[in-house]
Amino acid sequence: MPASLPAGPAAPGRHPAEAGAGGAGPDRRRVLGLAAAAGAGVPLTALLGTGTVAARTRPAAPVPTLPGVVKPLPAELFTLRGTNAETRSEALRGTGHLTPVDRFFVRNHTSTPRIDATTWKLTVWGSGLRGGPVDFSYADLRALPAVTRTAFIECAGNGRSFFTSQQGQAVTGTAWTLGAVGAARWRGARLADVLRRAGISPDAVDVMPRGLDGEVVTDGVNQGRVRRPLPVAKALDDVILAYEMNGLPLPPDHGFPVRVVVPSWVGVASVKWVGDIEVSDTPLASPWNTGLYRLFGEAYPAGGSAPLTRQALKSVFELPAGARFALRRPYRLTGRSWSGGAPVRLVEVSTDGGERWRRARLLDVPRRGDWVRWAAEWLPRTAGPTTLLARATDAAGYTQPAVTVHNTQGYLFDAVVRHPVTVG
Ligand SMILES: Nc1nc2c(c(=O)[nH]1)N[C@H]1C(S)=C(S)[C@@H](COP(=O)(O)O)O[C@H]1N2
Ligand SMILES: [Mo]
Repeated sequence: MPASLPAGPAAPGRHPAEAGAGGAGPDRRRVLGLAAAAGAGVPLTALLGTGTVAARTRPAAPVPTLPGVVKPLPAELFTLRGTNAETRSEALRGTGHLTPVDRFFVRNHTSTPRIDATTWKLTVWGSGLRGGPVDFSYADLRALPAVTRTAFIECAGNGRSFFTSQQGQAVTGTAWTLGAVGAARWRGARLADVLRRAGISPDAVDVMPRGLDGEVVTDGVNQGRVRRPLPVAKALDDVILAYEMNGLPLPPDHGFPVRVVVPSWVGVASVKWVGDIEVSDTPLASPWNTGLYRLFGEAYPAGGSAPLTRQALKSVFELPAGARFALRRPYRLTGRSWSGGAPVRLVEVSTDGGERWRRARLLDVPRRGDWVRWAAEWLPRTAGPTTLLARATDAAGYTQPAVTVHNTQGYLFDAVVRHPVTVG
């Protein structure tokens, strides 16, 4: 599998390890310049043909955020959706393998709590322990053997809006496009180590982490704090209690001081600001594994599918919707593909609405629970509107379909997304 990056001025950055906190390097300025031009309605013709975009200066304006979010959410990097912020796909171009924190999507049911790590503790309790509750301080967790792992976190509803815009189907929930996903390098303690030290019993079946953020009230009903059971087998497998993201302490919006990271699974499993974990010798339930995060609809049983686990196969271009391209100027199309199942094996790109397909070059070695960057050269030869498509195939042989099966809450949209652009 090709793992090296192409040479040339438009090559993506080759610095996964340094992508850390998202510095303002040349790549970032280039992306910001591009996005600013797009936001201002400036045609991208001149910019996109060359692969080099000059930085644009703009008058200083307060950087927007949301009431419940701590980090700035500039319009070049995010689309705001209720209490959430979606990453603009074009903001990923040139950033390297990892999503810098400054552009990592935020999904908050309520708002980001401010927590003091020195007084924070994690309480592990419940019928699935051999003894009583056990507390871990921040220092206790940091003293356990540390593991480091790159994994994406993706909202189960990522891509939901395409059920409506491509398939004409009604769905409920946040109308994400494809930006409710990010990949980061997580460092922390193994949940398995914590559970063993807490005295997990052989009879334990479910483990339920719960966040310290506010209680969630939906339609006047208090659902309690965010929590979702994990089967013991997954909890003991590859789940991390993370205290670092891309080499720095977790930022407040992403779960400081400690969040759960459940690789490959629906984002809601990766509980932020974790305060306690119930370990149970009987199956546990919460709104997030009963009414929510199951598939309902014509194709599913009346009580819904089993609770969702792994994320679906998806692909995205690092381009704004409606981007303009110069006629007969070569452009390197870039994007990313990922899956919570088998690793991505192949990505194909079409620039003519799906008539012809060609292979994209993979720029990363595909790994389970991670995404791969890809690139494909394009020389636009026909002026006018066209549709770009990218479709991935995983190592198990599954290919993203043209149409996917509907579910009422719009989870796990895995069909090929049609990306409209204009040439000339
Ligand atoms: N405590 C808590 N954990 C949470 C959430 C939340 O609102 N509160 N949102 C969940 C959802 S639905 C997703 S998709 C991910 C988003 O993680 P991020 O905001 O770090 O991108 O966090 C999950 N963990
Ligand atoms: Mo989510």
